[in-house]
Amino acid sequence: MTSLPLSQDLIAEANSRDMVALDEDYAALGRKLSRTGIDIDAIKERVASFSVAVPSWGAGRGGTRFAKFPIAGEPTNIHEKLEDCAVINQLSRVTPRVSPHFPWDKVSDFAALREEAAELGLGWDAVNSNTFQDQVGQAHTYANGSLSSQDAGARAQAVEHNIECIEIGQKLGSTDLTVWVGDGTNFPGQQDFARSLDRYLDAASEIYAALPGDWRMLLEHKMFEPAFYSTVISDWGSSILAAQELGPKAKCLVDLGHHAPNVNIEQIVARLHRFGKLGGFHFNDSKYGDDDLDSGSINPHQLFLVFNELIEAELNPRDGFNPSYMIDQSHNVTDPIESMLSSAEAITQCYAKAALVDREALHGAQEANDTMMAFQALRRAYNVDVAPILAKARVEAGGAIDVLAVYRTSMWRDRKGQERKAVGLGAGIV
Ligand code: RM4
Ligand code: MN
Ligand code: MN
Repeated sequence: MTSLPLSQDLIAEANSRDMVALDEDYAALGRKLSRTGIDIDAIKERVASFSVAVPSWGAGRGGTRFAKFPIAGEPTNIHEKLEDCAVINQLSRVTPRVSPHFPWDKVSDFAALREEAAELGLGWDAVNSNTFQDQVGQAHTYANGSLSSQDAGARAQAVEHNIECIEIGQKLGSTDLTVWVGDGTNFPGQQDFARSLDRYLDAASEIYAALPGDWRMLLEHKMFEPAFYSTVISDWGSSILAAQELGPKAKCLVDLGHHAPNVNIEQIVARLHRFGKLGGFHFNDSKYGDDDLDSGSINPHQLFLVFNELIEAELNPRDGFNPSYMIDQSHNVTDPIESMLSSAEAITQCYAKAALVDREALHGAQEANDTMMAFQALRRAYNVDVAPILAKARVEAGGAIDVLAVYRTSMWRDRKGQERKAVGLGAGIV
Protein backbone atom coordinates (compact mmCIF):
# COMPACT_ATOMS: atom_id res chain seq x y z
CA MET A 1 0.00 0.00 0.00
CA THR A 2 1.42 3.35 -0.93
CA SER A 3 1.08 6.21 1.47
CA LEU A 4 2.18 9.48 -0.09
CA PRO A 5 3.54 12.27 2.11
CA LEU A 6 1.23 15.13 1.09
CA SER A 7 -2.55 15.29 1.24
CA GLN A 8 -3.96 14.39 -2.20
CA ASP A 9 -6.96 16.59 -1.34
CA LEU A 10 -4.69 19.59 -1.02
CA ILE A 11 -3.37 18.94 -4.53
CA ALA A 12 -6.87 18.37 -5.94
CA GLU A 13 -8.18 21.54 -4.34
CA ALA A 14 -5.37 23.68 -5.76
CA ASN A 15 -5.76 22.02 -9.16
CA SER A 16 -9.48 22.74 -9.26
CA ARG A 17 -8.71 26.46 -8.97
CA ASP A 18 -6.21 26.34 -11.87
CA MET A 19 -8.04 23.85 -14.09
CA VAL A 20 -10.12 26.24 -16.22
CA ALA A 21 -7.06 28.30 -17.17
CA LEU A 22 -5.05 25.16 -17.92
CA ASP A 23 -7.79 23.73 -20.13
CA GLU A 24 -7.93 27.01 -22.06
CA ASP A 25 -4.15 27.13 -22.51
CA TYR A 26 -3.96 23.47 -23.49
CA ALA A 27 -6.75 23.86 -26.06
CA ALA A 28 -5.14 27.00 -27.54
CA LEU A 29 -1.75 25.29 -27.80
CA GLY A 30 -3.43 22.21 -29.26
CA ARG A 31 -5.00 24.35 -32.02
CA LYS A 32 -1.69 26.05 -32.74
CA LEU A 33 0.22 22.76 -32.94
CA SER A 34 -2.44 21.10 -35.08
CA ARG A 35 -1.85 23.74 -37.77
CA THR A 36 1.56 22.13 -38.29
CA GLY A 37 0.16 18.62 -38.10
CA ILE A 38 1.16 17.91 -34.49
CA ASP A 39 -1.28 16.11 -32.21
CA ILE A 40 -0.89 17.64 -28.76
CA ASP A 41 -2.31 14.57 -27.02
CA ALA A 42 0.36 12.39 -28.60
CA ILE A 43 3.08 14.73 -27.28
CA LYS A 44 1.39 14.68 -23.87
CA GLU A 45 1.53 10.87 -23.87
CA ARG A 46 5.25 10.96 -24.62
CA VAL A 47 5.76 13.45 -21.80
CA ALA A 48 3.71 11.21 -19.50
CA SER A 49 6.06 8.31 -20.17
CA PHE A 50 9.22 10.37 -19.52
CA SER A 51 10.96 10.23 -16.13
CA VAL A 52 14.17 11.34 -14.46
CA ALA A 53 15.69 10.05 -11.21
CA VAL A 54 16.57 12.31 -8.30
CA PRO A 55 19.82 11.93 -6.34
CA SER A 56 19.49 11.10 -2.65
CA TRP A 57 22.40 13.48 -2.03
CA GLY A 58 20.52 16.33 -3.68
CA ALA A 59 17.78 16.25 -1.05
CA GLY A 60 19.96 18.12 1.43
CA ARG A 61 21.60 21.53 1.10
CA GLY A 62 24.87 20.40 -0.46
CA GLY A 63 26.51 23.78 -0.26
CA THR A 64 29.91 24.39 -1.80
CA ARG A 65 33.46 23.35 -0.98
CA PHE A 66 33.57 26.37 1.29
CA ALA A 67 30.44 26.23 3.36
CA LYS A 68 27.04 24.78 3.87
CA PHE A 69 24.06 26.82 5.02
CA PRO A 70 21.59 24.27 6.35
CA ILE A 71 17.87 24.99 6.60
CA ALA A 72 15.49 23.80 9.29
CA GLY A 73 13.76 20.58 8.31
CA GLU A 74 16.49 19.32 6.00
CA PRO A 75 16.73 15.52 5.80
CA THR A 76 19.46 13.98 7.92
CA ASN A 77 19.35 10.37 6.75
CA ILE A 78 18.18 8.23 3.83
CA HIS A 79 14.73 7.71 5.37
CA GLU A 80 14.07 11.44 5.53
CA LYS A 81 15.63 11.92 2.09
CA LEU A 82 13.19 9.35 0.70
CA GLU A 83 10.27 11.25 2.22
CA ASP A 84 11.43 14.44 0.48
CA CYS A 85 11.96 12.61 -2.81
CA ALA A 86 8.41 11.28 -2.46
CA VAL A 87 7.12 14.85 -2.12
CA ILE A 88 8.93 15.80 -5.34
CA ASN A 89 7.43 12.84 -7.17
CA GLN A 90 3.94 13.26 -5.73
CA LEU A 91 3.78 16.83 -7.03
CA SER A 92 5.69 16.39 -10.30
CA ARG A 93 4.90 12.72 -11.15
CA VAL A 94 8.06 12.64 -13.22
CA THR A 95 10.70 11.55 -10.64
CA PRO A 96 9.66 8.04 -9.53
CA ARG A 97 13.19 6.77 -8.81
CA VAL A 98 15.95 7.69 -6.39
CA SER A 99 19.66 7.25 -7.13
CA PRO A 100 21.49 6.36 -3.87
CA HIS A 101 25.11 7.00 -2.93
CA PHE A 102 27.16 4.68 -0.72
CA PRO A 103 28.29 4.65 2.00
CA TRP A 104 26.28 7.86 2.62
CA ASP A 105 22.95 6.03 2.35
CA LYS A 106 24.01 2.81 4.05
CA VAL A 107 21.47 1.04 6.29
CA SER A 108 21.45 -2.36 7.96
CA ASP A 109 18.34 -3.69 6.18
CA PHE A 110 18.12 -2.92 2.46
CA ALA A 111 15.07 -5.12 1.88
CA ALA A 112 13.22 -2.93 4.39
CA LEU A 113 14.55 0.22 2.69
CA ARG A 114 13.27 -1.00 -0.66
CA GLU A 115 9.88 -1.61 0.93
CA GLU A 116 9.93 1.81 2.59
CA ALA A 117 10.58 3.48 -0.78
CA ALA A 118 7.85 1.44 -2.49
CA GLU A 119 5.35 2.60 0.13
CA LEU A 120 6.27 6.16 -0.78
CA GLY A 121 5.72 5.38 -4.46
CA LEU A 122 9.46 5.27 -5.24
CA GLY A 123 11.83 2.84 -6.94
CA TRP A 124 15.62 2.90 -7.26
CA ASP A 125 17.91 4.08 -10.02
CA ALA A 126 21.69 3.66 -10.44
CA VAL A 127 23.74 3.05 -7.29
CA ASN A 128 26.73 5.37 -6.92
CA SER A 129 29.98 4.30 -5.30
CA ASN A 130 32.20 6.67 -3.37
CA THR A 131 35.96 6.16 -3.47
CA PHE A 132 36.72 9.88 -3.44
CA GLN A 133 36.55 10.20 0.34
CA ASP A 134 38.05 8.24 3.20
CA GLN A 135 35.63 6.74 5.71
CA VAL A 136 36.34 6.41 9.41
CA GLY A 137 38.28 3.24 10.14
CA GLN A 138 39.13 2.54 6.50
CA ALA A 139 42.32 0.51 6.04
CA HIS A 140 43.76 2.34 2.99
CA THR A 141 43.55 6.01 2.10
CA TYR A 142 42.24 7.34 -1.22
CA ALA A 143 44.44 10.42 -0.88
CA ASN A 144 46.50 9.18 -3.84
CA GLY A 145 43.64 7.73 -5.82
CA SER A 146 41.36 4.72 -5.63
CA LEU A 147 40.98 2.46 -8.68
CA SER A 148 44.18 3.96 -10.11
CA SER A 149 46.18 4.21 -6.88
CA GLN A 150 49.75 2.91 -6.79
CA ASP A 151 48.78 1.22 -3.54
CA ALA A 152 47.41 -2.23 -4.36
CA GLY A 153 45.58 -2.23 -1.02
CA ALA A 154 43.69 0.97 -1.90
CA ARG A 155 42.79 -0.43 -5.31
CA ALA A 156 41.49 -3.68 -3.83
CA GLN A 157 39.50 -1.77 -1.23
CA ALA A 158 37.92 0.41 -3.95
CA VAL A 159 37.04 -2.66 -6.03
CA GLU A 160 35.51 -4.32 -2.99
CA HIS A 161 33.43 -1.22 -2.21
CA ASN A 162 32.08 -1.13 -5.77
CA ILE A 163 31.17 -4.81 -5.58
CA GLU A 164 29.39 -4.15 -2.29
CA CYS A 165 27.45 -1.36 -4.07
CA ILE A 166 26.35 -3.87 -6.71
CA GLU A 167 25.18 -6.26 -3.99
CA ILE A 168 23.25 -3.48 -2.28
CA GLY A 169 21.79 -2.43 -5.62
CA GLN A 170 20.57 -5.97 -6.22
CA LYS A 171 18.69 -5.84 -2.93
CA LEU A 172 17.14 -2.51 -3.92
CA GLY A 173 16.26 -3.55 -7.46
CA SER A 174 18.76 -1.34 -9.33
CA THR A 175 20.51 -2.47 -12.49
CA ASP A 176 23.18 0.23 -12.93
CA LEU A 177 26.37 1.06 -11.06
CA THR A 178 27.71 4.58 -11.64
CA VAL A 179 31.44 4.91 -11.07
CA TRP A 180 32.97 8.33 -10.74
CA VAL A 181 36.47 8.43 -9.24
CA GLY A 182 38.22 11.56 -7.98
CA ASP A 183 41.54 10.03 -9.08
CA GLY A 184 44.05 12.35 -10.70
CA THR A 185 46.93 14.67 -9.97
CA ASN A 186 47.62 18.22 -8.83
CA PHE A 187 51.18 18.51 -10.15
CA PRO A 188 52.86 17.81 -13.47
CA GLY A 189 54.95 14.71 -13.05
CA GLN A 190 52.99 13.51 -10.03
CA GLN A 191 51.88 10.33 -11.79
CA ASP A 192 52.53 8.64 -15.09
CA PHE A 193 49.45 9.17 -17.29
CA ALA A 194 49.69 5.76 -18.97
CA ARG A 195 50.42 3.70 -15.88
CA SER A 196 47.63 5.28 -13.80
CA LEU A 197 45.14 4.53 -16.60
CA ASP A 198 46.43 0.94 -16.77
CA ARG A 199 45.84 0.52 -13.06
CA TYR A 200 42.34 2.03 -13.39
CA LEU A 201 41.46 -0.36 -16.23
CA ASP A 202 42.71 -3.40 -14.32
CA ALA A 203 40.73 -2.51 -11.22
CA ALA A 204 37.63 -1.49 -13.20
CA SER A 205 37.68 -4.84 -15.00
CA GLU A 206 37.44 -6.62 -11.63
CA ILE A 207 34.27 -4.62 -10.90
CA TYR A 208 32.99 -5.31 -14.40
CA ALA A 209 33.49 -9.04 -13.85
CA ALA A 210 31.21 -8.86 -10.80
CA LEU A 211 28.28 -7.26 -12.70
CA PRO A 212 25.17 -9.43 -12.84
CA GLY A 213 23.96 -10.27 -16.37
CA ASP A 214 21.40 -7.49 -16.66
CA TRP A 215 23.59 -4.80 -15.05
CA ARG A 216 25.49 -1.91 -16.59
CA MET A 217 28.53 -0.05 -15.33
CA LEU A 218 28.26 3.68 -16.09
CA LEU A 219 31.61 5.46 -16.29
CA GLU A 220 31.40 9.15 -15.41
CA HIS A 221 34.17 11.39 -16.70
CA LYS A 222 35.16 14.73 -15.20
CA MET A 223 38.01 16.94 -16.31
CA PHE A 224 38.98 18.41 -12.94
CA GLU A 225 38.23 18.57 -9.21
CA PRO A 226 39.32 17.43 -6.71
CA ALA A 227 42.38 16.81 -8.92
CA PHE A 228 43.26 20.07 -10.65
CA TYR A 229 46.09 19.15 -13.02
CA SER A 230 44.82 15.90 -14.53
CA THR A 231 42.16 13.32 -13.90
CA VAL A 232 42.29 9.66 -14.87
CA ILE A 233 38.91 9.60 -16.66
CA SER A 234 39.03 13.20 -17.77
CA ASP A 235 36.78 13.35 -20.81
CA TRP A 236 34.41 11.43 -23.07
CA GLY A 237 37.36 10.11 -25.06
CA SER A 238 38.95 8.43 -22.06
CA SER A 239 35.52 7.28 -20.95
CA ILE A 240 34.54 5.61 -24.23
CA LEU A 241 37.97 3.98 -24.61
CA ALA A 242 37.69 2.57 -21.09
CA ALA A 243 34.10 1.43 -21.73
CA GLN A 244 35.13 -0.24 -25.00
CA GLU A 245 37.99 -2.03 -23.29
CA LEU A 246 35.80 -3.21 -20.40
CA GLY A 247 33.03 -4.65 -22.55
CA PRO A 248 29.41 -4.24 -23.69
CA LYS A 249 27.98 -3.71 -20.21
CA ALA A 250 30.19 -0.66 -19.68
CA LYS A 251 28.70 2.63 -20.92
CA CYS A 252 29.46 6.31 -20.55
CA LEU A 253 27.60 8.71 -18.32
CA VAL A 254 27.55 12.40 -19.19
CA ASP A 255 27.36 14.85 -16.30
CA LEU A 256 26.60 18.19 -17.93
CA GLY A 257 28.93 20.05 -15.56
CA HIS A 258 31.99 17.89 -16.17
CA HIS A 259 33.37 19.51 -19.32
CA ALA A 260 35.49 22.48 -20.27
CA PRO A 261 33.43 25.67 -20.70
CA ASN A 262 31.78 25.99 -24.13
CA VAL A 263 32.36 22.36 -25.08
CA ASN A 264 29.72 21.09 -27.51
CA ILE A 265 28.06 18.57 -25.18
CA GLU A 266 25.25 17.71 -27.60
CA GLN A 267 27.86 16.55 -30.10
CA ILE A 268 29.48 14.39 -27.42
CA VAL A 269 26.05 12.84 -26.84
CA ALA A 270 25.73 12.04 -30.55
CA ARG A 271 29.25 10.60 -30.67
CA LEU A 272 28.72 8.32 -27.67
CA HIS A 273 25.45 7.12 -29.12
CA ARG A 274 27.05 6.46 -32.51
CA PHE A 275 29.23 3.86 -30.84
CA GLY A 276 26.44 2.42 -28.66
CA LYS A 277 28.08 3.72 -25.50
CA LEU A 278 25.65 6.37 -24.23
CA GLY A 279 24.56 5.03 -20.84
CA GLY A 280 23.17 7.93 -18.89
CA PHE A 281 23.11 11.53 -17.73
CA HIS A 282 23.60 13.61 -14.66
CA PHE A 283 21.56 16.71 -15.33
CA ASN A 284 22.53 20.03 -13.82
CA ASP A 285 23.63 23.38 -15.17
CA SER A 286 26.96 25.11 -15.17
CA LYS A 287 28.38 28.56 -15.73
CA TYR A 288 32.05 27.82 -15.07
CA GLY A 289 32.72 24.20 -14.13
CA ASP A 290 31.12 21.49 -12.03
CA ASP A 291 28.86 24.11 -10.48
CA ASP A 292 25.96 21.68 -9.95
CA LEU A 293 23.46 24.48 -10.54
CA ASP A 294 19.78 23.82 -11.21
CA SER A 295 19.02 22.25 -14.59
CA GLY A 296 18.06 24.79 -17.22
CA SER A 297 18.88 27.78 -14.99
CA ILE A 298 21.90 28.95 -17.01
CA ASN A 299 21.70 27.42 -20.46
CA PRO A 300 18.29 25.92 -21.22
CA HIS A 301 19.05 26.01 -24.94
CA GLN A 302 21.98 23.60 -24.49
CA LEU A 303 19.67 21.27 -22.55
CA PHE A 304 17.21 21.40 -25.45
CA LEU A 305 19.98 20.59 -27.94
CA VAL A 306 21.05 17.62 -25.81
CA PHE A 307 17.47 16.32 -25.89
CA ASN A 308 17.31 16.94 -29.60
CA GLU A 309 20.18 14.44 -29.94
CA LEU A 310 18.44 12.06 -27.56
CA ILE A 311 15.29 12.06 -29.69
CA GLU A 312 17.43 11.40 -32.76
CA ALA A 313 18.99 8.53 -30.82
CA GLU A 314 15.53 7.20 -29.87
CA LEU A 315 14.67 7.14 -33.56
CA ASN A 316 17.93 5.37 -34.45
CA PRO A 317 18.54 3.09 -31.47
CA ARG A 318 21.91 1.38 -31.34
CA ASP A 319 22.94 -1.35 -29.03
CA GLY A 320 19.88 -1.27 -26.76
CA PHE A 321 19.72 2.53 -26.34
CA ASN A 322 18.25 2.99 -22.87
CA PRO A 323 19.90 5.93 -21.14
CA SER A 324 19.48 6.43 -17.45
CA TYR A 325 18.37 10.00 -16.72
CA MET A 326 19.34 11.42 -13.35
CA ILE A 327 19.62 14.84 -11.74
CA ASP A 328 22.92 15.63 -10.00
CA GLN A 329 22.83 19.04 -8.31
CA SER A 330 24.10 20.71 -5.17
CA HIS A 331 21.70 23.22 -3.69
CA ASN A 332 23.36 26.07 -1.93
CA VAL A 333 20.74 28.79 -1.51
CA THR A 334 17.38 27.16 -2.25
CA ASP A 335 15.11 24.57 -0.66
CA PRO A 336 16.32 21.36 -2.39
CA ILE A 337 12.74 20.17 -2.97
CA GLU A 338 11.91 23.40 -4.81
CA SER A 339 15.11 23.18 -6.85
CA MET A 340 14.42 19.62 -7.90
CA LEU A 341 10.78 20.42 -8.75
CA SER A 342 11.97 23.29 -10.92
CA SER A 343 14.76 21.19 -12.48
CA ALA A 344 12.51 18.23 -13.24
CA GLU A 345 10.19 20.66 -15.01
CA ALA A 346 13.06 22.23 -17.00
CA ILE A 347 14.36 18.82 -18.08
CA THR A 348 10.92 17.56 -19.10
CA GLN A 349 10.25 20.79 -21.00
CA CYS A 350 13.37 20.24 -23.07
CA TYR A 351 12.31 16.67 -23.76
CA ALA A 352 8.87 17.91 -24.89
CA LYS A 353 10.34 20.66 -27.08
CA ALA A 354 12.71 18.18 -28.70
CA ALA A 355 9.75 15.87 -29.33
CA LEU A 356 8.04 18.76 -31.16
CA VAL A 357 10.83 19.18 -33.70
CA ASP A 358 9.56 18.50 -37.23
CA ARG A 359 12.13 15.80 -38.04
CA GLU A 360 11.09 15.56 -41.66
CA ALA A 361 11.65 19.29 -42.14
CA LEU A 362 14.93 19.14 -40.25
CA HIS A 363 16.33 16.17 -42.14
CA GLY A 364 15.06 17.52 -45.47
CA ALA A 365 16.76 20.87 -44.87
CA GLN A 366 19.95 19.09 -43.84
CA GLU A 367 19.95 17.03 -47.03
CA ALA A 368 19.32 20.13 -49.12
CA ASN A 369 22.04 22.11 -47.37
CA ASP A 370 19.39 24.64 -46.36
CA THR A 371 21.13 25.88 -43.25
CA MET A 372 18.56 28.48 -42.25
CA MET A 373 15.57 26.15 -42.52
CA ALA A 374 17.41 23.39 -40.63
CA PHE A 375 18.09 25.86 -37.85
CA GLN A 376 14.49 27.11 -37.98
CA ALA A 377 13.17 23.57 -37.54
CA LEU A 378 14.91 23.52 -34.17
CA ARG A 379 14.08 27.14 -33.38
CA ARG A 380 10.33 26.70 -33.96
CA ALA A 381 10.19 23.85 -31.45
CA TYR A 382 12.39 25.61 -28.93
CA ASN A 383 10.12 28.66 -29.00
CA VAL A 384 6.96 26.74 -28.06
CA ASP A 385 5.82 27.20 -24.47
CA VAL A 386 5.16 23.57 -23.57
CA ALA A 387 4.12 24.28 -19.95
CA PRO A 388 0.42 23.39 -20.54
CA ILE A 389 1.43 19.97 -21.94
CA LEU A 390 3.51 19.18 -18.87
CA ALA A 391 0.85 20.45 -16.47
CA LYS A 392 -1.85 18.39 -18.15
CA ALA A 393 0.29 15.24 -18.00
CA ARG A 394 0.96 15.90 -14.31
CA VAL A 395 -2.69 16.42 -13.40
CA GLU A 396 -3.71 13.26 -15.20
CA ALA A 397 -1.10 11.35 -13.19
CA GLY A 398 -2.30 12.86 -9.89
CA GLY A 399 0.28 15.63 -9.60
CA ALA A 400 -0.09 19.39 -9.19
CA ILE A 401 -0.61 22.00 -11.88
CA ASP A 402 1.48 24.55 -9.97
CA VAL A 403 4.01 22.35 -8.16
CA LEU A 404 5.82 25.11 -6.29
CA ALA A 405 2.64 26.83 -5.10
CA VAL A 406 1.20 23.58 -3.73
CA TYR A 407 4.53 22.70 -2.11
CA ARG A 408 4.57 26.03 -0.30
CA THR A 409 0.93 25.70 0.76
CA SER A 410 1.70 22.29 2.23
CA MET A 411 4.16 23.86 4.70
CA TRP A 412 6.19 20.66 4.36
CA ARG A 413 9.54 22.18 5.27
CA ASP A 414 8.15 24.07 8.28
CA ARG A 415 6.51 20.91 9.56
CA LYS A 416 9.72 18.92 9.10
CA GLY A 417 11.59 21.73 10.86
CA GLN A 418 9.62 20.82 13.99
CA GLU A 419 10.25 17.09 13.65
CA ARG A 420 13.75 16.59 12.24
CA LYS A 421 17.00 17.13 14.03
CA ALA A 422 19.23 19.95 12.80
CA VAL A 423 22.09 19.18 10.40
CA GLY A 424 25.68 20.26 11.08
CA LEU A 425 27.45 23.23 9.50
CA GLY A 426 30.39 21.37 7.88
CA ALA A 427 31.21 21.94 4.24
CA GLY A 428 30.54 19.29 1.59
CA ILE A 429 27.63 17.55 0.08
CA VAL A 430 26.69 15.18 2.90
C1 RM4 B 1 30.96 14.32 -8.58
C2 RM4 B 1 30.16 13.58 -9.63
C3 RM4 B 1 29.44 12.39 -9.09
C4 RM4 B 1 28.78 12.64 -7.76
C5 RM4 B 1 29.73 13.33 -6.83
C6 RM4 B 1 29.06 13.62 -5.51
O1 RM4 B 1 31.38 15.55 -9.06
O2 RM4 B 1 29.28 14.45 -10.25
O3 RM4 B 1 28.40 12.00 -9.98
O4 RM4 B 1 28.49 11.39 -7.26
O5 RM4 B 1 30.21 14.52 -7.41
MN1 MN C 1 27.68 13.56 -11.46
MN1 MN D 1 29.97 16.54 -10.45
